[in-house]
Amino acid sequence: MSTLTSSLLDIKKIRLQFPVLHQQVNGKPLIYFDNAATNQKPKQVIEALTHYYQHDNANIHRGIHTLAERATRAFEETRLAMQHFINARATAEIIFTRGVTESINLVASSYGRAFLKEGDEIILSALEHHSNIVPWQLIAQEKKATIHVIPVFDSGELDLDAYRKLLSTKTKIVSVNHASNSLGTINPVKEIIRLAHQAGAIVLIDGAQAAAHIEIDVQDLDCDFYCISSHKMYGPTGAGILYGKKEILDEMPPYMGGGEMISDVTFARTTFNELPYKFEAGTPNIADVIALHEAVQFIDSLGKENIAAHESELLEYAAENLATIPSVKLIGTAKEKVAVQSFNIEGIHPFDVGQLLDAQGIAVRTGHHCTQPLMDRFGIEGTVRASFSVYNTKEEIDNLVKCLRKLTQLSYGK
Ligand code: 7TS
Repeated sequence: MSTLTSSLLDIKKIRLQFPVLHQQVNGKPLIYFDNAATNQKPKQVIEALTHYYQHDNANIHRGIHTLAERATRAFEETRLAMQHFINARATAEIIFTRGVTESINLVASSYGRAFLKEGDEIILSALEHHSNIVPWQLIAQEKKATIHVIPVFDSGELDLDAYRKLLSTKTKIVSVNHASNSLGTINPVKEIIRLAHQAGAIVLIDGAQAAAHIEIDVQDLDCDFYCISSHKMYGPTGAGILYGKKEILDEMPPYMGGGEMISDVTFARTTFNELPYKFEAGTPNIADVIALHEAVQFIDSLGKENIAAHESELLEYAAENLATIPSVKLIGTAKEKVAVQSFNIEGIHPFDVGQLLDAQGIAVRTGHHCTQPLMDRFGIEGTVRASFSVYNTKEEIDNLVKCLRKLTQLSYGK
């Protein structure tokens, strides 16, 4: 039986596009299962970076020479590609940032500082990454606002009844992820947004774990903000976007001051540039943004639904096979999931499991995955997390399961 999945994609051919996969680690062929942290980059993305620096390097939006024009055009083409990628209404709604962390900080800082007041409430979920917790804590402290948390069931699914009860006229902001990085849960964000809007609150969706796996339509979702990191969707690190509804972004004060975000400056008074430039102070990450366009084209060329189908098959296969190992406990068993499987092995620290797997060339993430409150909720210090991408195979999962089985047999003699 073939160890590839039954998906429409030619996984062998796809793997050839990823140079990093073809290496030995500790004497074994690399098996890369840390895709939720960052996924690998296809050749086209890597080549776009080199091409930019070899042919087009110039600062953007300010020069009239040919290189500056080329660089500006390529940079703005990525904005257009990202607009289409999430079905935003206009490029003015796409702000380039360094990634999700900066996008959330921008909103918490700018929107929060302008519109939050004492007694207001912010709702987060128990599934959030620290980058969707700490920025809100900082602004809540400053504004004397209160944070409430949607609880999570043992399966990793959010308790929507509890959410309904938390909502009130005091709720000003709801900020949750589209998919959880630790448990893989895909949250019912459309319903979460609808309920928040009924209560008069605005909603930010952290799409870090969704961008490469779930179709995103910000108009259909009707979210007010949506955040994406390029490096989790086959693009370079150091780039990402904040989507915001134009009418809300227009009302928000700038986040950082500097070049590019201004219209006119005197020592007496400064007026600000139009959207999206109002929020893009300074020289941006030009090369990485330009290469992100290639990542979008890579995803589009395969079809996100095909990527998701392949990854779902891998996830199901991994969960089934991991569960056959005595002493393995799966954590995160929601019905709707992206391809992330957390687990623990009784009596062996996740860190030790990670090290032993690395010795076999298998890269997994171990620890709290920047979701300490979630780990506390489950009464654990951390997990071992295997997360799958389009280039992974069932054969690689067989290897993982074989290594873990050996490990538990050595530890328990069973
Ligand atoms: N939100 C979620 C849901 C994430 O998974 C991450 C990164 C972030 C926000 C922050 O994104 P950044 O690009 O700004 O760093 N998650 C992980 C992870 O699971 N392992 O390493 C990084």
